[in-house]
Amino acid sequence: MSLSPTFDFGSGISPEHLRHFNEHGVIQFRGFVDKDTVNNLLQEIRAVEYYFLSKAITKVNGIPLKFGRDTDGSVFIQRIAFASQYSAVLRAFLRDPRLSDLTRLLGDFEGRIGENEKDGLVVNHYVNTPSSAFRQLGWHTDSPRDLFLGGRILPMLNVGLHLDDCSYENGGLRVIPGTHRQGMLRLLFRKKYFVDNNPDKKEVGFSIQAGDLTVHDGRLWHRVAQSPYEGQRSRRRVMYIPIITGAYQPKTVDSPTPFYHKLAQLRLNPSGTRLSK
Ligand SMILES: O=C(O)CCC(=O)C(=O)O
Ligand SMILES: [Fe+2]
Repeated sequence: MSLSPTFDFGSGISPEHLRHFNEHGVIQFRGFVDKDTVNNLLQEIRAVEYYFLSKAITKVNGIPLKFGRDTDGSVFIQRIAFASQYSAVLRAFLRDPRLSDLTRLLGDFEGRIGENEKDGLVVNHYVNTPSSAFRQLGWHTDSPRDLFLGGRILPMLNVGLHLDDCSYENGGLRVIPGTHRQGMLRLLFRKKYFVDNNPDKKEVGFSIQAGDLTVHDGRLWHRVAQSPYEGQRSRRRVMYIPIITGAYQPKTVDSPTPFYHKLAQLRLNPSGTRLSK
């Protein structure tokens, strides 16, 4: 088992943070927000989820919501896109100047918080139940989505705010450090995208406490390992904020569903959990 070291964000991105990030393509900040903030954010996410369920909304700006059944059998949403467009509290969180400071991890590139681009603020909710649609996520990088969308691969960061404790043993994020510096062939073909869930000799995991923040380079190979536990102990909620570069490409209600989401839906949710009436 190999654990990623943790850092204090302190007064912002330091030369030490930059050195670590440039070498490994990932960095973990301990206690980026406090427990009260975590609870506020969770409450707000529940309100957004309730809104989507009560209005029978299944897509946001072309991005499908992912439905499953929770430990009590109720339908819940396991992946929400553009969450901040439905919550003033989540929107305000994205305005935290410390998040803007993270753009310095991009070096010479000018980055911005992609609130209305890509999938916006994403909320992932993993849990092991018999009819959960989301227990793990196979190996991938976040970059080829740009290719699918007809563009070039541009530098980007994925910023994860972790809302549940998750020890290494409980699964969660695994990365292969340094793979953000690989060539295009390795980026595309190192592993089978989303299909391969096998541990890698070089993978590194995290000891996560709710309120921790991780940042990874979009080109870094990573996966989410399934929790060995069932039910409540396996619950893992994390918000992802994209920091992106290049031309501004906002999505709207008229945006089409990207091809890779159609594929992902077929594969991840073959039984097609639907809103029950
Ligand atoms: O849930 C996580 O920590 C990672 C999710 C992820 O890699 C993704 O949505 O692309
Ligand atoms: Fe990812």
